[in-house]
Amino acid sequence: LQKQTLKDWIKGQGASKGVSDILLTIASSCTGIAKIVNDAPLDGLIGASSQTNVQGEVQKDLDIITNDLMVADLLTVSSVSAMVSEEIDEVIQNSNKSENANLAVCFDPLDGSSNIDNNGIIGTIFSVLELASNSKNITSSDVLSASRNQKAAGYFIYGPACLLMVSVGNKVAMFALSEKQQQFLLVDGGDVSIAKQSNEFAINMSYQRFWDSAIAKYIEQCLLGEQGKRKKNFNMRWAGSMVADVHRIFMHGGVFIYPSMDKKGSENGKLRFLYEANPMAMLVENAGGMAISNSLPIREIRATNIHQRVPVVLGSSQEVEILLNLYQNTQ
Ligand code: AHM
Ligand code: MG
Repeated sequence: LQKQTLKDWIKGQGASKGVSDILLTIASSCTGIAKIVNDAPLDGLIGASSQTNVQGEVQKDLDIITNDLMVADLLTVSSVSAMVSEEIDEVIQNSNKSENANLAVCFDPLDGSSNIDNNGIIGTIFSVLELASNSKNITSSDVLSASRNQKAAGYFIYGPACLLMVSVGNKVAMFALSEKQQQFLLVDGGDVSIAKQSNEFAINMSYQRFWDSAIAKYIEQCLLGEQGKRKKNFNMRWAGSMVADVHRIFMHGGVFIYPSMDKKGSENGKLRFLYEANPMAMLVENAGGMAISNSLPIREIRATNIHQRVPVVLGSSQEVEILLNLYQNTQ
């Protein structure tokens, strides 16, 4: 049976031409990134630090190379008005945009980069926002105030298979990169949902002493297992790569937690709102899960900085619900 291509799926979802052009361009960039990641050990692109080439120039790290590739590709898309990348301080303007271009693309070109050296799972996360303004120069506040107007979101995962999880509104669909066809093909009907119940959590346990009291209470109950109030045993996973940990939740259920911490520089956790938390929240909600930041839905956050960090709790709705109650009652 012929598998549906990403292009045909997007068409069927009723996405605008502008959004569709962006998604297909990102998919093509990430097909390139999958190859770059695959060849990285032989190309000398892994290792503890940047190396210098024969001319004495500092060679680009994998996250800079992948960033440059995505930026260059998206600059050719006329519906892209501006971009925000984890690797670039300022909003990136697109001088090739059409007069009525009103879409901003926010992305983390290579998330989980501490996994590069150990051949662990890494990924690309993206979000497409509809701006209220189509002015020539898009400001940080233009992008930030569009954060609730997400038109599409997704992530690519560079693991044993290269997968894409994407949503342009209602459904979440999973695609796999076909090596032979060099394009993304739909896996399993295209309606991914997250199990409502689960008995698995993902958190970096080494920060336990810095957690807020809601998280501390929740994990304490999970660890008590059958002996505790929850009356069931829990499993734990932490890949140190958001795409890997969140993808596991899409497949098996669970809850992913990167909380605020009582630690200098980690008061709002680690994950960035525009290109990590917000797109993941859209995907998780569209798959029937929940995504909160303390007691607020992530997608309702009004961030003030394009690289703002926010606490993140997302995954199976019954577990996130328990955490939401803890936040409402303990802080
Ligand atoms: P990065 O954007 O610098 O790669 O950081 C984000 C990553 C996430 O993928 C992952 O969930 C988290 O950092 C892990 O952080 P920690 O090493 O503190 O457990
Ligand atoms: Mg990141």
